[in-house]
Amino acid sequence: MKPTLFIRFYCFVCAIGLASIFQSQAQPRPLPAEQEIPLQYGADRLGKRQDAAMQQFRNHRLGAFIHWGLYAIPGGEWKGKMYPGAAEWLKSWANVPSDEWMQLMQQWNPTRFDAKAWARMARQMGVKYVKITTKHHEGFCLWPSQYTSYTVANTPYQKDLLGEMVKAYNAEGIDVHFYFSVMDWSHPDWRYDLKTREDSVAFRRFLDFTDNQLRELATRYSTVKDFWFDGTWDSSIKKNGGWTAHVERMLKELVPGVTINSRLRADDYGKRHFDSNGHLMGDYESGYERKLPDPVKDLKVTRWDWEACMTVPENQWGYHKDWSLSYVKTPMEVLERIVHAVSMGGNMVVNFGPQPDGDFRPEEKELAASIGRWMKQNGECIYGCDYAGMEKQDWGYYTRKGNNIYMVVFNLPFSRRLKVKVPRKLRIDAARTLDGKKVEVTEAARDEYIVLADRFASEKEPFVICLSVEDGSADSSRYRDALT
Ligand code: H76
Repeated sequence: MKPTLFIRFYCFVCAIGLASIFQSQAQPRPLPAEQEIPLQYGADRLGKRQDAAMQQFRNHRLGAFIHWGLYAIPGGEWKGKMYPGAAEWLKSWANVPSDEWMQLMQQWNPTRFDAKAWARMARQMGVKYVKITTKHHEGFCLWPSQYTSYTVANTPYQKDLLGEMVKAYNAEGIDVHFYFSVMDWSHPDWRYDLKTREDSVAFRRFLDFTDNQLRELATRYSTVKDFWFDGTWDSSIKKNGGWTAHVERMLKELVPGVTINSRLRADDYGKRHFDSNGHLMGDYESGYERKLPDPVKDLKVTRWDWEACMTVPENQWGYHKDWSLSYVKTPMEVLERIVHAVSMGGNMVVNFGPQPDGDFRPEEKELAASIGRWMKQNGECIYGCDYAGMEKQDWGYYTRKGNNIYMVVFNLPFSRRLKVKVPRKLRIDAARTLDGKKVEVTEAARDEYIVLADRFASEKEPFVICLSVEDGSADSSRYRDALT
C-alpha cells in the first residue's frame, strides 16, 4: 500500500471508530448521498426533533389511551353471538352494514360519564397525556362534526363529549392527544384501493372530507398537542403519500408545536413509517403496538423518538363485555412494559376502553390505581428519563436522567447482588433508594459493580435504586485481562 493510500485508509478506520463511539447518541445515519433516491414526500427532517414541544412529548413518557365509541354498546356481542376479536372491530367481524350499525347512536347516552372524574383518575395514575379516539374505524365522531351526521350531537347525549374531555384533562394539567382513524367504514367515499377512475374521484372527495374534519378538530380544540393517525395501511393511502405529507404540514401550521405519529405517512413509493431512504417520517415511530423492541437486539430504536401502545387483555381496545376470553395482564406486567419502553427511549400508552354508561370497568380502575401508587413513589425513574446506554441485566431495566442511572428491579436474585456492567470510563460514585437510603455498591471488576439489594428491597413489587454516575472519569488501570 502506498503511504498516502495508507493514511487515507487509516483516517477511514478512525472515522468509523469515532462514528461507532458516538453512535448511541447519534441520529440515524443517512445513506451516503449518492445512494439516496430523491423523494418529494419523504422525511421532513433527519434525526430527533429537539424543540420544546417535542421534548415535552418525550419527557412525559407515560400516557393513557381511551378507545370509546358506539362499539362499547354491543361490547363484542352481536345478535346473541359473542365475538372474541377486538370489540372496536365488531362491525367488521359481524358484517354489520353502516346504517344498521349507526342505529346504535340512538342508544348512546353515557349517563355516568363525568369528565372531571376521568381526569382525576388519569392524574392519579400518573399519566401525563391522554390519547382519545375522536373517530375510530366505525366513523362515529365524539365531537359534533359539521361534515357528517354520525356524531355525538345526534345521539340522546347530544353534548360535545370530546370538548368536555379536553377541558377536564387540561384542567388537571394533562395533555390531550387526538387519535384519528383515516379509514372510515361508514363513509361512502372510503376506498381500500383505487382501481378505477371512479374510485379515484370518490377517494379525492374522501380526502377532502378528512381534511375538513382534521381542520375542524385542530381549530375547535386548539390545546391539542398531538395527532395519532390510524387506519392508514391500505393501498388507497399508500398511493397518496403526497396527501399524508400535506396533512402533517397542515396540522403543524394550524397547531404550533403539534406532534404527529409515523403511522400517518407514506412516501412517493408507498413506503410507510420510514421513507425509501430509511428516514423516519412524522415525529415519532408508532409501530410498537401490543409489542416492544427487544432490549438487546433492537437498540436501534434509541436513535429516534417512539411511542408504544398496549392493551390490557391480549387485544381489546374498545369495551368488551367478556374479558375472560383472553389473558389479562396484571398491573405489574403492565408496569414492566412501561419501564421496558422507557429503558429504550420510548413512551408507553396504556389503553382503557370505557363502558357505554361512561364509567370504567373495575379492573381498569384497579389498574390505574396500582400504577398510580407505584408512580407516585417511583416516578423519578420514568418521567424525563431515557435510554441509559448500559448492558441489559436479568434483574430488570435501566433508565437515565443526567447523572442518575436508575435500576428498576423486577427479578430479585437469591444472592440479592445485582450486577451492573458499565461502559468504559463510567464511574459509579454512590447508590441510594428513591427515598434516600444509602445502598452498598462495590466495584467488582473492570467496568463492573455489584449493588447489594438489602432489606429495603421489596419482594412484592419492583423497586428502584438510583446510581450517581460520572462519565469519563473511571480509572481501570489496576485491572489486567487474563492471559489464556
Ligand atoms: C388494528 C387496529 C387498531 N389500532 C389500535 C390502536 C386500535 O385502535 C385497533 O382497533
